[in-house]
Amino acid sequence: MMRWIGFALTAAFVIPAGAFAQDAPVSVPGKVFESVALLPCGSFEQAAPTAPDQPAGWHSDAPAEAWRLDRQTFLQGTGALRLAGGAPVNVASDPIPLETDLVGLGVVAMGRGTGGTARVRWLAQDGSILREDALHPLKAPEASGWTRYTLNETARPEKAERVVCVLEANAPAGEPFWWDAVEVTGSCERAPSVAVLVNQAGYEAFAPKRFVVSANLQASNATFTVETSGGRTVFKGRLEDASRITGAGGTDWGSHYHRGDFTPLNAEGNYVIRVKLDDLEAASPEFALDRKSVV
Ligand SMILES: [Ca+2]
Repeated sequence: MMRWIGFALTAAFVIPAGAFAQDAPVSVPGKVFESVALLPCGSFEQAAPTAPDQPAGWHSDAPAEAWRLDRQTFLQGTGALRLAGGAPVNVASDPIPLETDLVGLGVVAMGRGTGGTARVRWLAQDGSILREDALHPLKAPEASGWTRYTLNETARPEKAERVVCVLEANAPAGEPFWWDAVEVTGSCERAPSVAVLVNQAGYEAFAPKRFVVSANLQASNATFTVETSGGRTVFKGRLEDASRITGAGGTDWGSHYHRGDFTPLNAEGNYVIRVKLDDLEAASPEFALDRKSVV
């Protein structure tokens, strides 16, 4: 069965024509794409240990005053990267090692000002550049004054071992450019996984009884049963539609959380919850339902 998850675009995304990578990875039967956040310092919150005006996790050949943490103008958190105008400035992230199951990635960055460009640089083991992929800005700045730049899902070049995020600006003199909320999200090809998370303290017989199912795939049909420890089914239900986790820039992180409810079941005993997401099955650990459990 073919499954595709990863970078489902939300309504907030409007990708300009030409922004789609032509070589996006293709799903493999029996595998799913799991999204993984790759860039730890894309929000420009922390200063470098040895240079309090420079952001941690980034470097540049430009003079220190040309690229610095800005604690006054930022989109999220408490800081942004401020690039001085008047001359080109180029700032690169520390190289990000790529896991072997990573097949592609996407990038979202927020920029403010004139003359900003951004790209990812794929590196071979010896540091040579294999390819660069540019981010594309939306045509009009958002209401906040910040513009969204995106690189839609792009495939990992053969022999790429690391990736670097490059933020640049060639802003007019006296007009700085800011970057913030930079997210690099890898798409890893992994076996489907489903976990059923029950309250480990057990459930009280006459209290609401809810549990969570975490999955790295999107299911169209999600059901569950509650069985006694002897294997007898005593309750059947449907899982609520999955909610998603999204990053500050709108990046889809690829985890799906379903909630289930078996409140009507009141009989004391030891139980197991079995869930079925399409044709994938998983079970919870055994748990107790009684009148003494603390919920
Ligand atoms: Ca920030």
